[in-house]
Amino acid sequence: MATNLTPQYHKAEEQYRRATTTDEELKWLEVMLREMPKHKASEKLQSDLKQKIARTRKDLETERSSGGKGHSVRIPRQGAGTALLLGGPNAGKSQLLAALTRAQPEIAPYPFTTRAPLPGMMPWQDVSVQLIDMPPITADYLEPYAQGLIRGADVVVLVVDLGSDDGIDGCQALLDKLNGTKTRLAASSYLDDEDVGLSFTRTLLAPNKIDLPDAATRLELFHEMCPLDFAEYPIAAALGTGVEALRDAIYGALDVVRVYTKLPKAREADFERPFTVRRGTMLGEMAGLVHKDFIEQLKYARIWGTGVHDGTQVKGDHVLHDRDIVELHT
Ligand SMILES: Nc1nc2c(ncn2[C@@H]2O[C@H](COP(=O)(O)OP(=O)(O)OP(=O)(O)O)[C@@H](O)[C@H]2O)c(=O)[nH]1
Ligand SMILES: [Mg+2]
Repeated sequence: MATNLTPQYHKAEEQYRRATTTDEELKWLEVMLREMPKHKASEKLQSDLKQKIARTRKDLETERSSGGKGHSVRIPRQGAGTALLLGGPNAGKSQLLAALTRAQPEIAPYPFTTRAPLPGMMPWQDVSVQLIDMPPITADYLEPYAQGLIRGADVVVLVVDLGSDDGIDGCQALLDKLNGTKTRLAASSYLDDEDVGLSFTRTLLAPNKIDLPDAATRLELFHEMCPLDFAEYPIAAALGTGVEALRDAIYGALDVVRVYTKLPKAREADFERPFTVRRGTMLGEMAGLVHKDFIEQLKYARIWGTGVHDGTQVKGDHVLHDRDIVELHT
């Protein structure tokens, strides 16, 4: 190892992961290459990255010549984060989307009902999270765009069908299929430092249809056959059982905090539109989200919230907490 990747590199990598267009992907890959320390230990990584850049350039050309559509399905990110609903056929992914959002997907007692990704917004307190219902993944069926969506998602909800004896095999087949790609599921999200493009997306397990008589036995069997270290939230999506705990877990998995902004002259903060930022984000970075010029121009902020006295003046390196109110001064 000892490639000593810099924070700038990791930041670019994170942006790359979250890119929603091929253009953006290319841009961040190029930044990654630029930021990569050039020495013996990183040679392999450099050459992987160069190949990846060449491939992405080709993809971009293909997309452009086919009228800008390309092979990939892009869903613009919205809300505090994105959760992807995955599972075998008939597991209840669409039912879960319907339980957590106002979307009205087609739900039917036969496999392959869902043919294209369908987003919906899941409310959580005063923010919302984007959920995307997906077509099933099986041993022979993995849409090429699915990998991009999995890599870019903040969290995956893996729905397991406890309503049929095929449900466990269906889940195992999905995991095997993804393990054969560079887009895999894990208990937490990370990118492999050694292997460019190998990504793991944090996954919550949602064994579904626990209302059915054989579900408990099947869940035990599932634990034996498919031991996974993912956090587990058993549900009956059709009845709403367990769904609120899962809602909380999905939001929790994003690991974001809410920050409300207040104009210096205003008496109250803008509670309508909280900013959501990754936990651990510093004031300076958050200011850049409010307005890109604020990165340079921010002098200080006054802050009301956790860990400080109300109205305390803080600098750009102050770490934000959930529900902080900040008044930016430039
Ligand atoms: N008993 C019971 N049935 C459920 C539950 N959730 C979903 N179902 C049923 O399971 C069947 C499949 O549900 P869908 O939501 O369409 O499944 P899906 O995973 O989206 O299926 P595909 O789109 O084909 O991959 C439907 O008949 C649902 O009514 C549940 O909690 N309990
Ligand atoms: Mg469906």
